[in-house]
Amino acid sequence: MTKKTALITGITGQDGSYLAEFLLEKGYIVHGIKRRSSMFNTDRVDHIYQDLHDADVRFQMHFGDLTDTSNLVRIIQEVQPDEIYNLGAQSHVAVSFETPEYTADVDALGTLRLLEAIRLLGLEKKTKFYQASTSELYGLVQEPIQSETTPFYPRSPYAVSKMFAYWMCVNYREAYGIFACNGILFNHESERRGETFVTRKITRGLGEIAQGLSDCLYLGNMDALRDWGHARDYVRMQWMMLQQDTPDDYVIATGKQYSVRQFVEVSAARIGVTLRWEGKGVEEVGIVEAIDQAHAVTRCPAISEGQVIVRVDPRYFRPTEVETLLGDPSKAKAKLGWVPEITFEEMVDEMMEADLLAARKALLLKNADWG
Ligand code: NDP
Ligand code: GDR
Repeated sequence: MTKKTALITGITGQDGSYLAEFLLEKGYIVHGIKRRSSMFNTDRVDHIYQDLHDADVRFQMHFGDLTDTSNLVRIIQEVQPDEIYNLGAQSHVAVSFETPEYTADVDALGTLRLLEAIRLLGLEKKTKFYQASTSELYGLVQEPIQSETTPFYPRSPYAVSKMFAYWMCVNYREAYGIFACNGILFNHESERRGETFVTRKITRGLGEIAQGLSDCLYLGNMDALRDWGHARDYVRMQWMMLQQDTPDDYVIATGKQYSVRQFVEVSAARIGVTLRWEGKGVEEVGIVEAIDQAHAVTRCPAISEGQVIVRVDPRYFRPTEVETLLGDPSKAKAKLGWVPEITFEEMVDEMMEADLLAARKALLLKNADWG
C-alpha cells in the first residue's frame, strides 16, 4: 500500500506537533508549513526532525505563511497531499482584539486560500481537508450545552474569523464536493500548550512561585468556565474525521466543565498547596491556606502559609468575554466511537509536573556557578 501524504499548517504549534507524531506513527509522509522567524521556533517538533539527506525521509517542513497565496499553492502543488490539516492560526483570543485585521487575514482568508488552492489545482477528489474550528464560535452561548446544532454567536475577531472559515469549509464541500470537515474543538491543553493561554500560564506560574522564581500569578476572569480536554486525544479525532466515507462536522469536547479558579486549585494541590479565596472581582486574591508537609521541601520550598500567590489583574479582561463553554461530544462518540482517554486530573498533573521540572532547571541555571 502506498503511504498517505499529509500537509499540516501550524505544525510548530501545540496540535501540529502532536498530530505530526500521530501521523508518522500511522506511517504517513508528513509535510508541515512553518513561518520564518528570527529564531528557531521548532521546539515542539525538534524530536521528530529528520535530516533531508537521509533515506526514506517522512517528515519535512516548508517555509510558508497562510497570508501568502502563491506560497500555499506552490507547496500544495509540490506535495500533492491526500489530507490537509489546517491548524495554523493566530489562535489567541485576547490578541485578536489587538490585531483584528491580521487575525482575519490568517484565520479567515488563510482557510479560503487553502480551499481555493485545492480547487485551482484540481485536487477536489484527491485532497481531504480538516479545518480547526472552535468552541469560540458559540461565544455568547445560546444553549447551556453546545452541540453541532447550537447556533453560533462569536465574541471576538478570532471567533468571527473562524466562523468565516467554518462556513467556507461547508460551502466548498457543498459547491465543489471537497471532502472538508470542521472539527469544533473545545479547549485542549498539554505540557506543549502556549505559555500565554490560561492553563499553561497557571501551571508555569505556580511552578515558578514554588521554586522562588516569582512571587505571584496575575490572572483575569477567574469565573470563566471551560471544557478542557487533552490535545493528544483531540488530534486523534482530527485524523478520524478524515477517514470516514462522507465529510461531516463534529464537536470534540469532554462534557465536563471547570472554572479558571478551579484550575488554579487543582494545579496548586499538585504541588502540595491548598488555597483560600478572599475578596470579589478585581479584589480577589488566592492565599496559601495550608501546605502538605510531605511535599513542602521537594515541591514548593519557596511558598509559605498566608502568602498571596494569585491576584486579579484587569488587564487580562477581554472587551467581550466568553463566560461559559461546555460541549456535547455525543455525535463523535456515536458516529466515530471517539471518547477522550486522558482525564482532567491526569492532564493537570502532566502539565504541573512538566512546569515544575522546568522551574527547577531554571533555578539551577540562575544559581549556577560556571566558575
Ligand atoms: P498554536 O497557537 O499552538 O499554534 C498555531 C500554529 O499556527 C503555530 O504553528 C503558528 O506558528 C502557526 N501560525 C500562526 N500564524 C500563522 C501564519 N500567518 N501562517 C502560517 N502559520 C501560522 O495553536 P493550537 O495548536 O493550540 O491550535 C491549533 C488550531 O486549532 C488553531 O487554528 C486554533 O485556532 C485551533 N483551536 C485550538 C484549540 C485549543 O484549545 N488549542 C481549540 C479549538 C481550536 P508559530 O509557531 O510560528 O507561531
Ligand atoms: P480561550 O483560551 O480564550 O478559551 O481560547 P485562554 O486559555 O486564553 O482563556 C480561557 C479563559 O480564561 C480566562 N482567563 C485568562 N486567559 C488568559 N489567556 N490569560 C489570563 O491571565 C486569564 N485569566 C483568565 C479568559 O478570559 C478565558 O475566559 C483557546 C484558544 O486555544 C483558541 O484558539 C481556541 O479556539 C479556544 O481555546 C477554544
